[in-house]
Amino acid sequence: MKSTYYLKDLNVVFINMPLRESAVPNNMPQGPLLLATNLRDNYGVNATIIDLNAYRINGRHLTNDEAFCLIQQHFKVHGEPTLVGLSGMITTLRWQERIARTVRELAPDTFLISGGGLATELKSGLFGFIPELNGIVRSEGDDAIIRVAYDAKITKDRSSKFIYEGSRPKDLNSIPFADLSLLEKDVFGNKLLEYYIGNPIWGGSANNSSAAPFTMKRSTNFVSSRGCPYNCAFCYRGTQGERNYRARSAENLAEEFKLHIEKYGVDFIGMVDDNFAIDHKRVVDLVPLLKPLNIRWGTHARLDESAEFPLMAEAGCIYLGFGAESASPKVLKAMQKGILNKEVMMDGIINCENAGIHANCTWIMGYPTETLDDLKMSVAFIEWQETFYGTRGKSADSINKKMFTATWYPGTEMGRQPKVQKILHRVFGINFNQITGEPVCDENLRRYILELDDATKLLKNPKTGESLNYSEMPAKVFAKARDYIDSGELYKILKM
Ligand code: B12
Repeated sequence: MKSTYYLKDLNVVFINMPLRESAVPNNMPQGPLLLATNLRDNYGVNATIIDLNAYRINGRHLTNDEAFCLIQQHFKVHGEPTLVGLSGMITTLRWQERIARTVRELAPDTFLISGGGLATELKSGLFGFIPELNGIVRSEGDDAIIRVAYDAKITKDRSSKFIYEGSRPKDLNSIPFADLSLLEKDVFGNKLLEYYIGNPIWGGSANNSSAAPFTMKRSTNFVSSRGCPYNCAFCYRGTQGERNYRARSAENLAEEFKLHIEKYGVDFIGMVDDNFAIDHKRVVDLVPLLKPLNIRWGTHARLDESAEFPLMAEAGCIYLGFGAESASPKVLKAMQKGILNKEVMMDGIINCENAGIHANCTWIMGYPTETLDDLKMSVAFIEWQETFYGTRGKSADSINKKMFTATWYPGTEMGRQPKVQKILHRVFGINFNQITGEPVCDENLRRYILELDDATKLLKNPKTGESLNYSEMPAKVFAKARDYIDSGELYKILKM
């Protein structure tokens, strides 16, 4: 590999895709921010970010034309890029297709790649949906982006196609903190960073299945670990290194906390890990480091990790997000959740509350094997939670009563189940390679992925109107239950 100076002044632009139009942007795109900061600080690259998710014009995303003008002006101000990296999860295919065409029009010679959830899940199949791409980067891009930048500089033939396998960064503590000032202002002077910081990361106003009895004025987000050792069948861990769990040190985390407090004046920090509480020693080490900072924070954990909660509270943790998913032992088993039953879950909630941490649960309805009685167990659990929180002076809206609909994401264990494959084939015509079990990247799969949005959405074949129902509930019962959830009448399910 040539010296680091070989990339000096290379012009690289990351473009982050819009997400969840119905909610204001409250999670800064850590992926592109980390890659851009590393390229700039360690390789002297002129790295910039266009964050299309940072705009809500009267509640809507940018239009195609507005996005076109923003990218055009960005290229004018920063110069035509040698490398453009699109970033987005599985729900951003529609935008990535559009933006790839826009970039090709504005910078015909640029080396164009895609990274993040979509690229990681579809691999080379994405070339079929986005022929403008030169490369896709799978999984963690911290090291791969360096190789990509070299190839972008040396590869003259722009018709070539590359697949880069992201690797596990040797030491997460050596990766420079994401420099949020890369989002300070866009080329039209819009203050994107301040907009993000002012939008609470969790709580009712975040509109993201998180409910909380507290508010925050200024919040930021980052992850303290990557991967997750558990194997929940519906969850896609490909972008974070699958089950290969690694965590940043307590010292490294405390440094970034200090930076965000001093530089951005935050009163809350959200560590949006898949699972924060795996490493007991790190929790112990965090207490003396974070306690003096007197900062409130929150993260995600499992309901069977209660032992860590009192120490986390002492370190300033006031919010924990739990993927409870279901209170039915049978459905929890089908999900490979590794949590036995509602008694374990109740203990987790009680221990969390006793530690002074607000516990927020998210749920999935319609998962394979679920009957109406199983769904009633989850709803009854939420009702118990409301009663229990009531005894602690918490109002009803501090409990999340939304439910995701069981959704298949390519690459998850769930999609290997014959029943799930059969239903996806019947409703969306999706075909699966019988040897690899992988979906065939054809127009049917593309149409399915274009339907993906918030996981609360009930997916239907746009032509036939037939819904995707993986549960044991008859279609009418399933649809009625979903209606009750969407209309805020959750407890009516108990009388069905
Ligand atoms: C914060 C978050 C959100 C935020 C927004 C995040 C954002 N990007 O703006 C919000 C709350 C909006 C959100 C929404 C949803 N989310 Co979410 N979210 C996350 C979460 C918890 C953290 C993301 C993060 O900061 N990661 C840390 C950074 C460092 O990782 P990264 O972004 O993946 O970047 C790395 C690589 O992907 C890669 N990379 C990323 N971009 C690029 C670009 C290039 C060019 C290259 C080379 C590499 C590269 O390199 C980076 C560094 O290693 C992840 C779980 C996780 N731990 O990642 C889930 C996750 C991404 N979300 C997920 C899902 C399913 C959703 C929802 C559909 C769920 C829902 N409830 O409705 C919605 C989408 C709604 C919609 N309409 O589109 C899944 C995605 C699954 C998938 N198949 O793609 C994840 C993985 C959780 C899970 N394990 O299931 N989410």
